[in-house]
Amino acid sequence: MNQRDRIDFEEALQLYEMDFFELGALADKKRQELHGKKSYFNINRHINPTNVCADTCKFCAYSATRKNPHQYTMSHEEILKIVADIDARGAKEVHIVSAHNPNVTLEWYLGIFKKIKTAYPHLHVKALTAAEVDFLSRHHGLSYDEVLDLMVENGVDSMPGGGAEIFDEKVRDYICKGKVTSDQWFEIHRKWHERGKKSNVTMLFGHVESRENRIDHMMRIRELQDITGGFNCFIPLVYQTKNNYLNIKAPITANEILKTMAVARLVLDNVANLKAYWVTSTVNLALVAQEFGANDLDGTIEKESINAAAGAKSANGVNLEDFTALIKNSGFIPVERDSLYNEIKVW
Ligand code: V47
Repeated sequence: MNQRDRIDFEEALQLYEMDFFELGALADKKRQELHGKKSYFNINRHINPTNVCADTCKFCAYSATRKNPHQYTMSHEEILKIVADIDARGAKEVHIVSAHNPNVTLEWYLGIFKKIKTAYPHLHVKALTAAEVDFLSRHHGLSYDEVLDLMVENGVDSMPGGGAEIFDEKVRDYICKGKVTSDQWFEIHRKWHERGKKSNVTMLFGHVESRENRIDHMMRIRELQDITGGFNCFIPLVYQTKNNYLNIKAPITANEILKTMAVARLVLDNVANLKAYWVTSTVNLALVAQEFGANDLDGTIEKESINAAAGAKSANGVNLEDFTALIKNSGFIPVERDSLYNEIKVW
């Protein structure tokens, strides 16, 4: 898109005031220009190897040091058993996100990736959020460059988009004081992109943030993407209200979620893919979001613990046949992709 046609901050805010369906149609037009009626997904498995966390984010129900008293840390053998199982059933990606565990070694973190990559070189390892990279750097006295180089050496292929939350410093201070700052989050992703690697970027919304904060978040992403082009996908994560310290009484409405998806599709003109993460939006709303700019539905997931702990219905993933049938029945074309958005199969 021509720089002059770019939506600026005020225009982005105005988009929220548009007629709901007209806004949806505008985002859908953009989506169709980019992807037609294709909706991407991959066959993946989320693994959350430990919930022991040194940080105290108010929105988190997963961390064992807060409301969840049930601590766990998986052994490499346990993790490899899961990977053997999903590999046998055709998974292409393993998505590994942990809490910030001060009781295990750096080798425990890195060994997970090394062992998976050695035994299953064809599997894409998407692992370590920028928040984990920052934690490992602080806890083990390493620079970001050193941690990122170790990730490459040990077989991490791409980085997930977690830990972004909301970049506005005032909101960030309120919801997750003490963890990776916004500037640090971007520094880590910039350095990762400079290594020729791709990553995703999330936004946690539907809690105390304003529409202005969401747009500011998107604008900051657009700025780095102009420089590196390294973001594959933007993922707005709908805040789940259960078992955490934010105490939000009125969850965000479906209307506001869909508007935010549409605004994101229009503002992020340089990020190709917009993910409706069904885990936090529900499958039903993710299907509707396909008409509000979303072209990616993540994947079958199989198991997920972080959002499930806060009330999402994602503990057991979705069945592949049901998933593809739902995409088809909602008027879209289910296209299985790899982790870098190369098409594998039209279902
Ligand atoms: O950063 C924590 C979020 C994220 C809650 O890159 C919550 O493809 C909602 O990074 N309600 C981790 N969200 C998950 C993540 C992710 C997920 C899906 C796809 C990708 C990708 C990355 O989970 C955290 C945090 O923002 N989270 N608690 C909650 N109560």
